[in-house]
Amino acid sequence: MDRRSFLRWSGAAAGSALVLKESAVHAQQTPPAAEQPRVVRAQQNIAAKRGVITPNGTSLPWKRVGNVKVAHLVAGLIDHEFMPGLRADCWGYNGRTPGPTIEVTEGDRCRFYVTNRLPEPTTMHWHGVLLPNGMDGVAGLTQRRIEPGETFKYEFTFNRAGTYMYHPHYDEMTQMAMGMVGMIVVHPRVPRTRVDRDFVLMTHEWKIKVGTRKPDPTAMLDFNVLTFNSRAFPGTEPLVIGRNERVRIRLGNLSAMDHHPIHMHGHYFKLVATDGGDVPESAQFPEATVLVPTGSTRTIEFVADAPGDWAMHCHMTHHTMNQMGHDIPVTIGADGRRIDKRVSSIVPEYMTMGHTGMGGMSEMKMPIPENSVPMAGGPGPFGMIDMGGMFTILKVRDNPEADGDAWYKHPEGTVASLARASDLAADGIDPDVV
Ligand SMILES: [Cu+2]
Repeated sequence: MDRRSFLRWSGAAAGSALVLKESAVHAQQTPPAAEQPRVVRAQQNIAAKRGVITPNGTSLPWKRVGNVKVAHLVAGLIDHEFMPGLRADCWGYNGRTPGPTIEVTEGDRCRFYVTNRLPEPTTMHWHGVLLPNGMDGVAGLTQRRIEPGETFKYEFTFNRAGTYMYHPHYDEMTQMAMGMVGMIVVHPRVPRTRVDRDFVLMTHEWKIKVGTRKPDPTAMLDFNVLTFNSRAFPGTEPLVIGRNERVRIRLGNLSAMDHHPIHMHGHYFKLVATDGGDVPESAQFPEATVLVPTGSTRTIEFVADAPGDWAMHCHMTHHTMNQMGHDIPVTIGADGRRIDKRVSSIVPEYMTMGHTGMGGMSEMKMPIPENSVPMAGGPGPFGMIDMGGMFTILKVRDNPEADGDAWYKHPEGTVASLARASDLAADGIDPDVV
């Protein structure tokens, strides 16, 4: 790096710190959500009923100038935590990935200033929003690139309610892989369906080689960090919901290569909208899994009538794992003892892994490289939850504000348990006979 580009880099870093500080002041006087006690946050969710809840995230602050809403997005370098133990140098907007959720109302005239603090050009594309061609943000096609240090101005009217996304349309592969993604929610002027909680979740996939702290934008297949709102379980903030509340979840996907079948336990839901508009009621049908294709949004609604801690996760099993390698030999069923003995003469700590399956890896206390996370998730009320990645929990409670922090307390006799000999005998089951 020559002196000139070093100065530009360090200048960019100082500049984005300044802008961040400013936007934090604009956003709210209270500390960011992640630092507040859970209960307070849950109360805020109730208070913010008219707006959306972005778990592990926030909404973009506005100011009004005449009849126009004005906001500022700064593309820049960030130090992002995916979960405790894993941080990486990412790119994002206003100091976060995904960028703050843009929340507006149908008919709003908006002016966005987009400042580029990246080391390369960028643009801003408003994915799914119908707007004048010259505001579409495709580098070379509808505008010139925003060079490092420049600020561009976009102005248009959001004419249609719905769920959309924003992302760059220059060096797309790199910039989205580094975290430059965000959600847009356009509320209808006259609410159509009342919901008690309205959540926003952006799905994403990353490749971060173990022991490094840079996402690898060249990855095509072996993604090893899968996220909701750029957090991997157990780093995902749960969705705290009151029993019998009507819930909307707006899912988005700007992953490089994969769609995500998002599966919800304990409830059925209906797909009520895509980024192409509302699904007519006559065309909605009940589902337990919704496929969110890359480059799409899917909005689902349901009534949370079942109390409990319910898993919600991508059903691609490699997407509910944290960092793992994919180019390893199959050892399931192999007897590792002989090879362990031979290799341990050279590498004393060597142990063949995976010969009884891989579930146990969540409990192994093996030393791991710095800034890396083991394949599996986090502690649960009944032992380790061996899913990580694109996994979160719906906490449905009678009293969500008081009980949203704790694990669900199951009524007596409603938890699967070890069968007693007397149970087996009474029902005529011999465990040794199929
Ligand atoms: Cu997935």
